[in-house]
Amino acid sequence: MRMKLLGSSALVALSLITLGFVGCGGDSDGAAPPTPPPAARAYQVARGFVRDPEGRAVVLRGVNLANAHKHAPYFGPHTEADFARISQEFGMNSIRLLVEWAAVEPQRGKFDGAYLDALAERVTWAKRAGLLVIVDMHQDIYGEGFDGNGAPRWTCDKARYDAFVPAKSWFFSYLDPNVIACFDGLWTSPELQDSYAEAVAAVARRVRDDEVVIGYDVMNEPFWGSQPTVTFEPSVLGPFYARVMDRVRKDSPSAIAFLEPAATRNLGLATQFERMPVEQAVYAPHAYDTTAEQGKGFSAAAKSAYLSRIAKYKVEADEFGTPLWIGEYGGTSGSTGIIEYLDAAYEGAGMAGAGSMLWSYDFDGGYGLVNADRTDKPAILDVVVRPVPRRVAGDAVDYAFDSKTRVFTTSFAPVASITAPTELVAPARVYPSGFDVDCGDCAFERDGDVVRVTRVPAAPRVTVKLTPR
Ligand code: IDC
Repeated sequence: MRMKLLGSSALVALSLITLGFVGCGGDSDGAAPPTPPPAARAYQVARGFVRDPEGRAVVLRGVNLANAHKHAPYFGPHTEADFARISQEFGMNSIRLLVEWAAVEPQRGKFDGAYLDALAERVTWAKRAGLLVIVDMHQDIYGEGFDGNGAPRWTCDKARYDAFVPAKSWFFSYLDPNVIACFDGLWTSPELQDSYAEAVAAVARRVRDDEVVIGYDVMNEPFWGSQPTVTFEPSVLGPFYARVMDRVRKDSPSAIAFLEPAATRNLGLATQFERMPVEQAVYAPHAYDTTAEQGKGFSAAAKSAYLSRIAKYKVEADEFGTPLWIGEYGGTSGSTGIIEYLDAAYEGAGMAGAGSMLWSYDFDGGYGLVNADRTDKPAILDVVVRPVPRRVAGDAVDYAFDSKTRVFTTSFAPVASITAPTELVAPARVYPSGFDVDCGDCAFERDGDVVRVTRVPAAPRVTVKLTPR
């Protein structure tokens, strides 16, 4: 365990948990509807990327929306205009949309139709904004019984909630034996896991739209409870993921599985998965630098360790034969090292050709992209809003941005059978006076912030370069 490298991270404390406790169970009575026909325009995973219906590699660059979804009424103050801003101003193409099990199924077996309708309305906003949606079944500290979020109270024993003593920092609460007991309850109860699967399927039935909701992040930062960390992923988490996705795909056959490693991955431990437990999966770890995240700086050594970690994620994804998608990274605005760290997060994702999602599109003074009074955080926006190759007619995509010269490059191995154009987004915030495009012997069209490369030379690799005017 890389205790030294992790420094003062409070999450390190979680690695101390190794002992077992007993848990609790539950029942489900959700009914399975008839299976819909396969989608005509499904997104799918192929050759290391999520692919659009035209076969282009999609780099999922976006934001988490939002921390404000964690607690009742389970939505923040976001309006449709806020959704539009993500694509139009931030140049992004996707959101990680937070959904809580407690919101879906507040009482055992009873799904909240009003909540699901409101969720579907947000999906419509995303669709109109041109954003793809990954539904994130979020949890922190198991669920609502522990003043966390995720599981509804009925999923574990009230005595556990009553005995819980909250820690000063939220993540330390994972250490509480009552929290561990409730996780063990989920990991050891097929009935409760079926309930979870039915709840995700209820979401899928309400929001399935193969052009927009491309998949499900089955559980945020799965915590192992008292299960041995070396076997938790292959023996417990993997079968759980398979159970949930098998159920979801009865309602939404083309749903992609965005699968996180166990939360041990955040502690620096390599994943114990040898393969992804379901087909059509994306490997979905998080990439926080816990020191910079907490405002304690981001040294050159920290940067190099951080980039190595993302490179290791890419190796893991390649071993699984899956795309890599960084579902969360971020930190508190105004803190020391935050800009350098967020810059490195983009750099690491670019080297890996990965998508990445900022934590988070909230309106607050902390991790939020926008202040509580709705004024912007210009320095944060400057490092988060970047050009991105959002759809690429090829394989092995990478990209990079030099924050000093504002030169952006992306390269890829063109695939002639993909006839739709490669699309780059170059937000006006990055190039207020415009930009020039250089892609050698290629043809391209410009459409505002968007560059469409319509023809590429017959070369093994093509590079497109944007420079500021
Ligand atoms: C944090 C929020 C914070 C909240 C806490 C507990 O920023 O306001 O009190 O959750 O709900 C994660 C989690 C994500 C965290 C985020 C930042 O997935 O829910 O949000 N983070 O701490 N993992 C690592 C960092």
